[in-house]
Amino acid sequence: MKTILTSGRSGLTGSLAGTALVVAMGGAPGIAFGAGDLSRADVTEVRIEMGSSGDGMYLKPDTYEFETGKAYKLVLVNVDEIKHEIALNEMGERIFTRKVEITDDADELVAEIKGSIREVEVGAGKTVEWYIVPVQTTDEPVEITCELPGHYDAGMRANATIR
Ligand SMILES: [Cu+2]
Repeated sequence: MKTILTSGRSGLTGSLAGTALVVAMGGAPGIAFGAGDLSRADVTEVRIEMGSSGDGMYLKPDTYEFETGKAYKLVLVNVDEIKHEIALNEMGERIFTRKVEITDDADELVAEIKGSIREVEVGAGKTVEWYIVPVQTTDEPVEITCELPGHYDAGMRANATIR
């Protein structure tokens, strides 16, 4: 693996960003991105719907696949009348969070939250966007869950794999 990728200026800061770049390039040795390009890479949108149905609660879809080094926007859509959350659990240790973005009903920015994030709660009928870059593969599918009391047992779990 080339090591020049961690040098130079980057839009990301901190050692984890450096790790992300190294891992990203490890997955695609023939492609020469500059160090700053990761934060502007094409973003793949992944919708995660949270809700209730007649026979319980759900995350929809219930299976997700990600690739290391690719940028994703997780669109957390709560269609329910109660709050829910997305807890990445083990997957949370294998991603770099670029930001969590919250906008109001007019689509105006309310907040951008940056740093290491493992769980995001979403109010009833609201949507939050979570921008991530997976940096490490999972050996097997891991569970994304809603950890609010009773919700996991009601069905709020999904499998995620990072390749
Ligand atoms: Cu829930």
